[in-house]
Amino acid sequence: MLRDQFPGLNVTVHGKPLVYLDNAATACRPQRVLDAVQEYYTRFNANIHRGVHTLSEIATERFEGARESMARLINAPSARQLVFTRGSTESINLVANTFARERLSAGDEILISYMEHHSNIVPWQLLCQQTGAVLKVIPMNERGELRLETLDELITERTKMLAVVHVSNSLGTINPVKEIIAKAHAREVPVLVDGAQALPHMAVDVQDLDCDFYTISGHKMYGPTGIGILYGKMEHLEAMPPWQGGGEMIAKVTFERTVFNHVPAKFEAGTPNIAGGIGLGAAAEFIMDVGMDKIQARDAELLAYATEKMQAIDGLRLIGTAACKTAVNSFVIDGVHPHDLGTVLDHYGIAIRTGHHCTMPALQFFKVPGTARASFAFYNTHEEIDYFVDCVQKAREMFT
Ligand code: C6P
Repeated sequence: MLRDQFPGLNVTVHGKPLVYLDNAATACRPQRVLDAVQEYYTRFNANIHRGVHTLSEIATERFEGARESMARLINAPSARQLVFTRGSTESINLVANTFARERLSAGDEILISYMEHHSNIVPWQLLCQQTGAVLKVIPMNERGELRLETLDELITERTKMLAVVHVSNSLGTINPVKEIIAKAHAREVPVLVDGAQALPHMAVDVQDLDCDFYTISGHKMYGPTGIGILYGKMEHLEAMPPWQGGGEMIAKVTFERTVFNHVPAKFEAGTPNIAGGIGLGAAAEFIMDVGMDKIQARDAELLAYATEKMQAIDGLRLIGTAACKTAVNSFVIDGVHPHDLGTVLDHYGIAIRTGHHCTMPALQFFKVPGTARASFAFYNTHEEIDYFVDCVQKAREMFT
């Protein structure tokens, strides 16, 4: 069974078997990823790209192999178009501070959406403060779907960048990013897609999307924490100035000037998260071996099952009911504070996330300060969902 490959699921919490429904915060890792990380530290522990010794060569080969695996997973034209970062947050900050900064003057506009994670709001806000640019927002409807009919008006002559989330972490909405990108490109506006929540659930083809940038968080796609990817179109990456200075990102340094390294090394200053990169490669191989179609089908099936069961709970309101959704159910229950619910569920061994999920504006739209969020992965079971629903019922009776 696939589930048996995830040792992190096989633990007890408060004496109860863990029911892990916090996959959108971070997923569990298969043994294969854990082994890849362990193998690096125990069998070829060395720095990369700079040693002529055998261990350094093996480590470099594995790290660059991981880049190739990730490139295959997202169908990038070349692995050189993938920059290793700490995750989606760092990837977005990198683009904001290099590509976008160079294009902006006072009065220019950056377009984001109402359902963005703070990672895809705050870097643009900071940039606006520094450049005098203006942040504009694509609105959404009561189901948590973007109102794309507003796009033609929102994109103006001054729009220099559009940044949008592929899959919302708090609402579960899958945005039609291909359509958004086509509309933006028709007006010559480049697009960054925050893909943090997409990769764990669905096939992503960056060439088919034609996105200018795509960001990935390793830990959400069954890989290690502290590692991620920025994919970019080669012409952008080549033209962009470096972000951080240091070792690795240089070809030649004198006190007078520095010649920068080629892409992607230009954006990878310092010793990277080598173990994390190698682990991420193992996660990509794992996903490709299982098959995205299988993961996607299981996801849809779990979402449908959970949604039906949850809607039967008295006083429960789902926040985010888009027609096109991934396996994330945010909800509130009349008379029960989400944090109280989370605490009670924890005592039953159930892990969910409660609060604003780093999407304060999206929750303000629904006029709730926070929600409880159950987020599923393909290894979750119907029995776990049944148990979760029973425990939510018990908690509700406790508080109302
Ligand atoms: N969402 C959640 O519980 P990092 O931390 O850089 O790997 O990813 C940030 C991020 C960016 N975009 C989206 C859509 C996200 O969901 C996240 C992380 C977690 O929903 C932690 S707040």
